[in-house]
Amino acid sequence: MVRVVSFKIVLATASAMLFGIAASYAASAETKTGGPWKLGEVVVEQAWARVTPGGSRTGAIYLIIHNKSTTDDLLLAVDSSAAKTTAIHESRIVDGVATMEPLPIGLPMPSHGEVVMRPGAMHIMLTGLSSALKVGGMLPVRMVFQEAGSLDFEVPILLFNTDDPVVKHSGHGTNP
Ligand SMILES: [Cu+2]
Repeated sequence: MVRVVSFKIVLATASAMLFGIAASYAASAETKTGGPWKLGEVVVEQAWARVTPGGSRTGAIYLIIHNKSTTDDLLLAVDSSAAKTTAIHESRIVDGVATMEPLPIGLPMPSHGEVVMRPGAMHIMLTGLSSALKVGGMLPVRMVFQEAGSLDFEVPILLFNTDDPVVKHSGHGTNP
């Protein structure tokens, strides 16, 4: 009996290892971020949406915005037709606990500056997604800048990079 049990454990371990290998192949095949997209002197690049596990309807988008203009700009709005609400959030560590807060509308885009949105930091929060975000899908996004105007693009949905910090959200139970 002992032998049978340990054999089962070996099998389980082997299949877990195989699954891990398969998952890492999938990750390497689906890690290409979207962009760059240009709107005058504004460039958006390295954009991706995080796959939503377990059919969650709350998601997050990460990207980098460059303002190469000689004038300051403001990001007035971010929207996605695939979500009920879209907001810009900032994740922070407060007393050793990771939380996140919505940023006020009108995100400053300083001249010759950049805004980096990545896991564990600033991100675009999506709630009320019309469907769960699956690897290989695309998510439509519109950004409206005070000076540059509006930019429409589609971000690829990618697996979450396990090297990135996982952050708890204060406002809602999931963790983009
Ligand atoms: Cu958030």
